[in-house]
Amino acid sequence: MNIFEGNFAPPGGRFAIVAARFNAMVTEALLAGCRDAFVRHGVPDDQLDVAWVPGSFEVPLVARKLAETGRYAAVVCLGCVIRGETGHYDHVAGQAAAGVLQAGLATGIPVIFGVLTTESVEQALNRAGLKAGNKGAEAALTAIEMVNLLGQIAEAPGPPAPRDEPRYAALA
Ligand code: INI
Repeated sequence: MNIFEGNFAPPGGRFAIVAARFNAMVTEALLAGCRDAFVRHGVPDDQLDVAWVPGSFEVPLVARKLAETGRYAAVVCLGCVIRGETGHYDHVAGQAAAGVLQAGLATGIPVIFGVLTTESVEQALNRAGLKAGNKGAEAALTAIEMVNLLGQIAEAPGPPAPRDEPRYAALA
């Protein structure tokens, strides 16, 4: 039996970070935590590219464009949507999440959801380096874990699936 489980070994390769400027005080702190976590896990700053977008709603398109270039092992998405601040919270937060998921599924590259969705500014600050850790740092670790996991799956020993058998015909 093979067990696939990502680890936090230095993965090699370049990583892209998409950061939303909206609520910049929070997202700059997420970015700082993200970069710091990458560097401390063996991904130096010169292996990181950062793209700034206006708001979280714009994150998925740029994440997908970056993932499609084939230059990156993974793309980390950072943003901050605060319910108290906006009537269209649900649209922005929901579409950001759906779009980030879609970018990963469409490209086969890990696209990590590091967009905070909170009830208040205080909650957001707490998750950007104050009382509740730094979600940007967590997103960097998730990216590394996913890259290592996908690497293990790609390199696993064993014969390819017997696609010529009738029961696999639908996959051919
Ligand atoms: N964008 C955010 O990233 N966070 C928010 O809290 C937010 N609010 O409050 O509206 C927000 N809005 C901007 C949105 O992401 C787009 O930039 C805008 O709608 C233009 O498409």
